[in-house]
Amino acid sequence: MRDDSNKGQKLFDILAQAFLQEDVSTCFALLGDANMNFATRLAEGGCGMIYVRHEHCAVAAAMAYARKSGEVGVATVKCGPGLTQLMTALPAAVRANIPLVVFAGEAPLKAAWYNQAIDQAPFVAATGSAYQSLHHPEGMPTAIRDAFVQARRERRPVVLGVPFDLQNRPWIGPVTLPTPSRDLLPDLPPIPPHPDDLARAAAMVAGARRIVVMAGLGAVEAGAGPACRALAERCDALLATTLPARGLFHDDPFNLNVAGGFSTETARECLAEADLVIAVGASLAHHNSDGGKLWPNARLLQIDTDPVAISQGRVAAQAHLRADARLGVETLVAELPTRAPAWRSEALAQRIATTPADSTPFPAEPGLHDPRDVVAAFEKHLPHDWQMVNSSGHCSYFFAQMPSRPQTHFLTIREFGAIGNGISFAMGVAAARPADTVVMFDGDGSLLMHIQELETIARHGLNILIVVLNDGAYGSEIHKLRAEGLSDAGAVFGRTDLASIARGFGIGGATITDLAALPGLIADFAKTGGAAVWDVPVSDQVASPVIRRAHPPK
Ligand SMILES: Cc1ncc(C[n+]2csc(CCOP(=O)(O)OP(=O)(O)O)c2C)c(N)n1
Ligand SMILES: [Mg+2]
Repeated sequence: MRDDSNKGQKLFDILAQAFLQEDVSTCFALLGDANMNFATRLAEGGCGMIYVRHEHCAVAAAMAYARKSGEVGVATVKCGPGLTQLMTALPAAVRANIPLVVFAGEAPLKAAWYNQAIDQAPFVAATGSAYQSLHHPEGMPTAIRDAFVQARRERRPVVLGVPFDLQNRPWIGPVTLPTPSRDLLPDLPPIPPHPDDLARAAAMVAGARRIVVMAGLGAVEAGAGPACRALAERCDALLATTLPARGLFHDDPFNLNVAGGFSTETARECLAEADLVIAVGASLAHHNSDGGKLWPNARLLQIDTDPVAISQGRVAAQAHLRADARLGVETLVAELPTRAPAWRSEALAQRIATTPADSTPFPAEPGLHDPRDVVAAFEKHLPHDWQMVNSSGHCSYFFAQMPSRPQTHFLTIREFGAIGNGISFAMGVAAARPADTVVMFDGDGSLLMHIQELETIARHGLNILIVVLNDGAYGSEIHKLRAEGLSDAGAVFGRTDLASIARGFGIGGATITDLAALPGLIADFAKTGGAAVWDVPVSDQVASPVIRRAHPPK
């Protein structure tokens, strides 16, 4: 029997209500037939909408939003060509273990022919994301709730395909939404370590002389930073982090900063001396150990809720302690006797503080900056409470060298290795931290890949400063091609006038020819807020140590 209590609502009304019931407060969207009614109702229901100019950027921004807020990131795109635009963003979210729900629409079920129809499930499956095709209207509110549960539990995107002819049908019967996921998700206390694991770990520590405690995002999430510092102090160890967790120990004198391809010269020397690395809440990715080259003499003890032997093709750990990162480290500290400092000396702290990340000289080029000088100037003058986003490319080695920036104010998502994401990640962080200023460091090629999003930034009044190390090229490629003795012509474009482009979008633009102007420019930007692109012309002759090691000149 028909029940009129729903006041003539359509299915898209109910779908929007099901999302709102999941406490979705921000959604990144690009509209089309298959999602615009839903998205409009979502906005009317109080969800903050950021309307982007490319679907990839909706999902990429949702990734950064999820990482920064701890919520499930939400995006919506239309079916067919809207969905196929996501083939780079979805695998990036899968590899970074980021929970997302993407409302994608689907081709109409009853149409005999539809030009944008495509079999969406295999596309999504190929990215490693889950695809849920929702074809039963009455079951959809529960299926949406379940998608949020699945995204959180499996820490990956769930894409919902809802045929848009169904979305526009009247809702029959009363509206009853399911219990929301927040009331169902298990509220589990942190896992304590087993005494046998602890005893083995304590014995390993006792038998080691040069120990490095290395934290990953798992340590950040578990709030294990202070415990890691206490562990390092207790056993005369140095500290390091993975790249995404960089800054967790930013103010510790024995912090080596990033362990990985982006390690400083001093960090590489110390890690080479290590005989034990204690990895806390780190997935032991290939880059983290620079493919196994970073600590050739060390055994690795992994403290994690899900310890592994092999990671990304390498035997990554020899010993394991299964526990919540904070609880595992705190309990281990309590088991250990205090060791007199030997490795942790004044002299070493001095060396860490004063040795440049890379001291290789390169000839100066008139009118162009050495990227290392640019980064040093920003490191010195940028306010510490600005949110920093690091993008990709050859230049990313340089702007990873800003050791005074705390992890709470840092974001990088690099696991799929795609360029072009910095601008979206900055938008996601700006949406998650609306009161903060965001500064995003990028390469010229990467920014140009999705420069249309300057329009989104301007329209939504986002507070984002974009700093571009402009070498007029795909730097990674030119350095590798040159090292191979090949022509770099296919990767050199010349320096686009990015400041003029930014002004064309209605935001600020400056070309920074003199680094002495930086303090004044930063002070002005801090006063006015808003958005700007600062184009910093850099030499294309300064090759990072990452490139020099992987591609030594022939
Ligand atoms: C989507 C995607 N396309 C191409 C590449 C290959 N790639 C890696 S780094 C890079 C150059 C990026 O140039 P830019 O942003 O200017 O930074 P630079 O390397 O010059 O510092 C390219 C093209 C990639 N990683 N991802
Ligand atoms: Mg470049």
